[in-house]
Amino acid sequence: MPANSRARNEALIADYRRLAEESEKSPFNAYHEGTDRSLGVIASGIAANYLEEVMPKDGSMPWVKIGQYPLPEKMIRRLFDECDSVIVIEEGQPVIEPALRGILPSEYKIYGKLDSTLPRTGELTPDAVRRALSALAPGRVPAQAESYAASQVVVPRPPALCQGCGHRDVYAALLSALASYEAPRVFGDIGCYTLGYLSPFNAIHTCLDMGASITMAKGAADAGVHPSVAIIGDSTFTHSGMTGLLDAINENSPITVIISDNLTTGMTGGQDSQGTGKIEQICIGLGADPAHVVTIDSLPKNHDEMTAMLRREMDYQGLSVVVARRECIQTARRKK
Ligand SMILES: Cc1ncc(C[n+]2csc(CCOP(=O)(O)OP(=O)(O)O)c2C)c(N)n1
Ligand code: SF4
Repeated sequence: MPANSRARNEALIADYRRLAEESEKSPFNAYHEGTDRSLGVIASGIAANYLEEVMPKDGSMPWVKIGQYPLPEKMIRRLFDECDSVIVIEEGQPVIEPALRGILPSEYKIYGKLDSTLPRTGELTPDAVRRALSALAPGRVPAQAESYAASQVVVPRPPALCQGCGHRDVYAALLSALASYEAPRVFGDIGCYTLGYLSPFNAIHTCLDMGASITMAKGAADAGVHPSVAIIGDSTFTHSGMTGLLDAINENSPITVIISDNLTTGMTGGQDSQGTGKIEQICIGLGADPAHVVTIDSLPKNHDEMTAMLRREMDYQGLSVVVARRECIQTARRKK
């Protein structure tokens, strides 16, 4: 309510001041003294672990560990005052580094991602931290890590769907069904079945975020694409596919939504799925035409039947849902 929010806003601003004070004495923020003040470091999160891995082991490098926000300004000012130069090491996009500009006078030089002392893109690694420290503190940190011979046992290989996974049979049938169309588009989603993007299937064109398969398929159909196919897992469907489906149902959009139902959340380790046993009822409850909510077991022996079913539903100029069902073999094995 506006009258309350005005009063609460005062309290909120006061809280910010209190949180800033708490941050200075937080056990998650720490000023580590060091004897060699030619280079100081500010590091947060996993970057602090990388720093501890590669920094001199004699405790000579002063550094501030950030684990609680807002930034502990007093600690940071002290580090800059005591050291000749300071590097900020943080994972992902620079957040602390630009924030320091609001804390420190402009003449202070800050090394980090913004001046490319650390790579701006890609994953932050201990090696990247090592290289940056060795460039700023030559002789104190070696540029090269100890190297190990490549394993003869574990060899790199691209990720792939498990052999025997039902998603494989869905993609095999989908590719057969799509073969007769000129410019089909398949909108993927997030889960094990995203691997359908890769060889040998190369079956999906997009993968954006949870639930985007259905909304993107609808958008493409609105723009005239046919067939426009969404492929989504049962868990992602109940996470954020249902709202998009309702929209597509309301407009009877000519899209084919394949729900590849493996009765679990395979990609994140086999947790229970919210819609198990009621996927079809959910679709019909949202308003899908029961004549176009069809189910099939995704088994190799059903390849031809599944292909024909998909083609039939793609040719239907309205919304259809194909539920292809087979339990994830990893989950099934664990249950056994
Ligand atoms: C917003 C969001 N929350 C959670 C996740 C983590 N996550 C990755 S895949 C996935 C669900 C996969 O389950 P399903 O759609 O059933 O596909 P499966 O892996 O079982 O084939 C989840 C929750 C995510 N990627 N995004
Ligand atoms: S974990 Fe399950 S769903 Fe994922 S690829 Fe393997 S069999 Fe398929």
